Amino acid sequence: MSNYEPKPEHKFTFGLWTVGNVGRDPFGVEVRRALSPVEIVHLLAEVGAWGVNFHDNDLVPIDATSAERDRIVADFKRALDDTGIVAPMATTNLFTDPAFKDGAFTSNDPTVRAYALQKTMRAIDLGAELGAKVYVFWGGREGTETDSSKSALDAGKRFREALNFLCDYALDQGYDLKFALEAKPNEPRSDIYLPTTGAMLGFIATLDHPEMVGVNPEVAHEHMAGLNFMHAVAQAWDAGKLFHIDLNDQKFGRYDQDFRFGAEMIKQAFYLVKFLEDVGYDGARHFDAHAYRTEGPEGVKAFARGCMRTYLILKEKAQRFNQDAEIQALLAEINADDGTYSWLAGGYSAGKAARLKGETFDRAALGERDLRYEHLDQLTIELLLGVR
Ligand code: GLT
Ligand code: MN
Ligand code: MN
Repeated sequence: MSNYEPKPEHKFTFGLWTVGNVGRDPFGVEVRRALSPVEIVHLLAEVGAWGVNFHDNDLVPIDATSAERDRIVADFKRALDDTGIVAPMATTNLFTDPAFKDGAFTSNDPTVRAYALQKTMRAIDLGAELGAKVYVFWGGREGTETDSSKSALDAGKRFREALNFLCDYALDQGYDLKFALEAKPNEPRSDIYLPTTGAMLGFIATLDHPEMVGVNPEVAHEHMAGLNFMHAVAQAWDAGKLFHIDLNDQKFGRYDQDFRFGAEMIKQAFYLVKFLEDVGYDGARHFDAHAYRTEGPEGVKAFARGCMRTYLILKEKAQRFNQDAEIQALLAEINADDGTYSWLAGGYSAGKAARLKGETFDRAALGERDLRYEHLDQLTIELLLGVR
């Protein structure tokens, strides 16, 4: 492979809020013109994306009348038909409106919680109408500044009750929809509940319909917490819960930067792409990121093209890694197994336990082995830097 052109089979998607980001930040106003959803669909078709994702209010303003809603949705559907762009994921905005300033599903106010449920049911209807198969929950406001204000235990129970209600709602409607929970440690709240993908995976097991709920891990969110993103993705994959993925980039420990995929931590991005391709992940590759605030309309396209191109370059690097004779020989050596302990496979038995207790190990010899990971890592770096 030497051309890095995105194709539908790569399943590259962008949210309306990503290429549509106007560059507002806590210290500055917008620097780009707001594009309409229809314009964004055409922009995505131009750069070669496969799909577009949206929050209810990215598409339909929160105060739209039902006639306005119908017109906007009809225009959007026509743009999808005209371009062949699909809408595989939808979600709810439960964070912008002041009503949600202290959370949505976890708010202390039962009326806010009821409104959040109503808003989400309507947004699920909208997503289903447009063909979405994955429904994301990112609880940006589900947290606290002061823990004097809210019981963390109650918050967890409220979040569970809301998800149980919404799972039953989706089932009741006969929607072919899976839910994907997205974790983030902080921002916009000082602390957000269930801050990591691992925490979400533990929480899912407590739901009434765990089979229809998985995760939507985001690179930047695990990086904000200083964690290894690929490890979180591997755990989700192992649990059968990798329903969606948000690709972008971010320096450790910073604010939510949402940079172009691969812009910062190229080595981590490589291991991630290698993981997704090696296991055969076949869901959408969603770029939840936006162009630098320095950019105008052309910069936005450069940003979107860059996300996809870097993914495809890293995919090719992963193939090279898997075909590199020296790297593979080292891996074979590292993973060598002479079968001495194959009798331990297949789980516990009293006989195996007794036999293992009787074994003697040459601890010093085990500790003296030179594992050659320095050499392996240098080969990986050289491959990534293009001299291999
Ligand atoms: C917001 C957030 C993202 C979430 C989006 C879905 S909205 O931009 O920072 O990580 O995925 O609600
Ligand atoms: Mn995200
Ligand atoms: Mn983010």
